[in-house]
Amino acid sequence: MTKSRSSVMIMAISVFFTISIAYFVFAGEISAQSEEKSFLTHSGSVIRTSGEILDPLYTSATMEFDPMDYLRNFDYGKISTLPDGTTLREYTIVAEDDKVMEISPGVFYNVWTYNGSVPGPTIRATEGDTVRINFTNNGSKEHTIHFHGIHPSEMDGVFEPVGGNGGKFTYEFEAGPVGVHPYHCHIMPLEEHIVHGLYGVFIVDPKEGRASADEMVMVLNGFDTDFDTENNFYAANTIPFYYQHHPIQINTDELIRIYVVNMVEFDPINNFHLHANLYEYYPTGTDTIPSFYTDMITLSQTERGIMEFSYQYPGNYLFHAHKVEFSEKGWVGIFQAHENEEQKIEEVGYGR
Ligand SMILES: [Cu+2]
Repeated sequence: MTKSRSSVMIMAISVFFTISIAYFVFAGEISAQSEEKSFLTHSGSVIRTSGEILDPLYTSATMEFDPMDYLRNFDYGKISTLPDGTTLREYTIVAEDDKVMEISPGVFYNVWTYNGSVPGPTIRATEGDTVRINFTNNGSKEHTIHFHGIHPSEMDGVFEPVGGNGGKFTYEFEAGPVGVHPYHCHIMPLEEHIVHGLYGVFIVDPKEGRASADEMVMVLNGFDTDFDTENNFYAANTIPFYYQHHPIQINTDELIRIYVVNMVEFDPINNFHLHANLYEYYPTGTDTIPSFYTDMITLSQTERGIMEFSYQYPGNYLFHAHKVEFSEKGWVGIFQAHENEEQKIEEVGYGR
């Protein structure tokens, strides 16, 4: 009797232990998959997330990015003249891969950057100039800079990976052809290096220049913040909805020129619709005669061009992806056109 009691007890204890072990193993698996952590956002609110992110509280390298500053900021490089009379333009680009950006309130994402921003600086030169890029890789992974355009094989940024933690490489080539070109990292897996933000714009101006205009750069980009190879956010210049909340100030009767580059991965196409107006469009910017007069262009990955237009009437005008999903997830902005006082004075002057 005692024997059978004790065996029942032993059985009960082992069942208890088995259940307990199963519970802890199971709970452990669950917690490994969806462990939530609290974070303090830039706007001061506390959020909880299970996303794969760097901890913004303990990462000092937060990416500060001002889309309004980026819009009209061109890096013409340090200019000097080579013995043969050619203009030399030198640029410094540093890659890093440890920064964190709050893409949307409470959504943090590990961005990989050229000169601390996504996109990197807009490099600008004139056709025939010698372009020299002093590249340093301060990231933890290998990175390169692959420029679109014409240059020797060893300057293509594909077969010469630049090691992290201070690796260096100097890219040097003749600027050309005329147009607007992307540059981006070309280390495999390419998708990973591009979607994290290692890209920027390279403008080659024609020697004779272009008509004077209010010039802007718009990089159409997207962010896959939950790593399912689908973008969760879209934007013109990185911050979703930015130019909707901060309209771009322009003047009526003034030529507006936009260098637009599509860097959205995962989605095969993107597009650009302008409201209450049409624009002249120069695909890749390689010609000085526009190919289309339209209010809609469709762009696949790294497809780009130059848009030119002016507004006749003052007011607010939307521009956005006509792929509505993209505009609803951030790729939308507003031009706020003001009466052009200078133009008005001129008109009055002519009238007299
Ligand atoms: Cu890279």
